[in-house]
Amino acid sequence: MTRARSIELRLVGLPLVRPFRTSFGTSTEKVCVLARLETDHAEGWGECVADLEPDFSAEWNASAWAAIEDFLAPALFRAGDVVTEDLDGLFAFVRGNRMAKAAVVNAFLDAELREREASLASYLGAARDRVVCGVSIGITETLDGLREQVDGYLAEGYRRIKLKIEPGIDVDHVAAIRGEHPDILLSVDANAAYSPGDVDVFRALDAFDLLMIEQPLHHEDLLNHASLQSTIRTPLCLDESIRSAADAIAGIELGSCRIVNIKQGRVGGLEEARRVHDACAERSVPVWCGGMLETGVGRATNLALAAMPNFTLPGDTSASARYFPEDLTEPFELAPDGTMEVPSGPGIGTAPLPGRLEACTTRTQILRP
Ligand code: SMG
Ligand code: MG
Repeated sequence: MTRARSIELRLVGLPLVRPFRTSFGTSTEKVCVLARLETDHAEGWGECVADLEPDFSAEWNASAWAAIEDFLAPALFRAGDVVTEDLDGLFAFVRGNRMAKAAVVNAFLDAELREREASLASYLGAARDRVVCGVSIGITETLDGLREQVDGYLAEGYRRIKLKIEPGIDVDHVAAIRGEHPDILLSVDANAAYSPGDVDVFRALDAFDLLMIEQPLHHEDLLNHASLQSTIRTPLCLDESIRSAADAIAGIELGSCRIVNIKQGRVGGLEEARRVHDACAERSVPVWCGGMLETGVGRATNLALAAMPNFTLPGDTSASARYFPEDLTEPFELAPDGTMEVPSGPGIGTAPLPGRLEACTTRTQILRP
């Protein structure tokens, strides 16, 4: 049992090395909420994966901040001595707001593990000490711009390339990259930009031996994902649609996907992420670790998660240098074989560098009982 004494919220901003364009917009800066939770014996860190606007999901930084300040932190302080396994129940009175919950759950778990000097990877039952990494490439105006990025990342060692697509920037780009790289693991991610009437695009993409097509349709539309999956042989993977283990089970049982992208931040934190992992493993559905352009805090968390046994496909767990000129923590580096080390220190095994944290912070608030 341990007790949260305070939660410090910080809004941090880090410039990206290059703009990242998806079907719903372009980011040039990573802006997110960090939670630093203090117990009597340790501090723990949680990174919220919400963004500036409610575009990837219904949450955004200001909503996550308010959910933590107004509801989650007061509930945690009122509860007194608890263990991490209690938190999902404790926070169940707050509907949704899973990204906000994840920041608090993960920070509490990190503090709890640091008190016990246990690593997050060992807590989750890691099956490996290095994970195989892929990279997600934003939509580019030109094919030459895309080629340059694909070639650069392959030269660095990345073992799977994911191309962001949107209507009109899809089949031609995939055909060109597949033509130049017949043997790489290649996937696409539409971020829900297509509608059921676009089936011809997916029939065309079916010719390129893609590892998967990620979230082609609206996040609430499991039924049309199932009918699309029944007409193409490429596995569909769900990302935005999966907010919980129950969603994963529904998606699998309905035939809406054959692969699941797990983002601990999207499903409410590490405890629910573990349940999603287990539900998929029981149904022989492979999973991989998604990314939300996390700083080193979220990256360390994701690497531990990705070490679990059913994470059998390369994840969006790329090196710090793929995102930021300078990370918030010591940088995470890719080995030439395309793997990254799973942190083995207590908790998530890293923490923001104090000077970097100060330099990146634009707002701070300390919450206490
Ligand atoms: O962290 O490398 C990363 C980003 C991976 O493509 C990525 N994330 O839908 O999977 C996804 C997107 C969501 C983030 S868009 C800001
Ligand atoms: Mg995605």
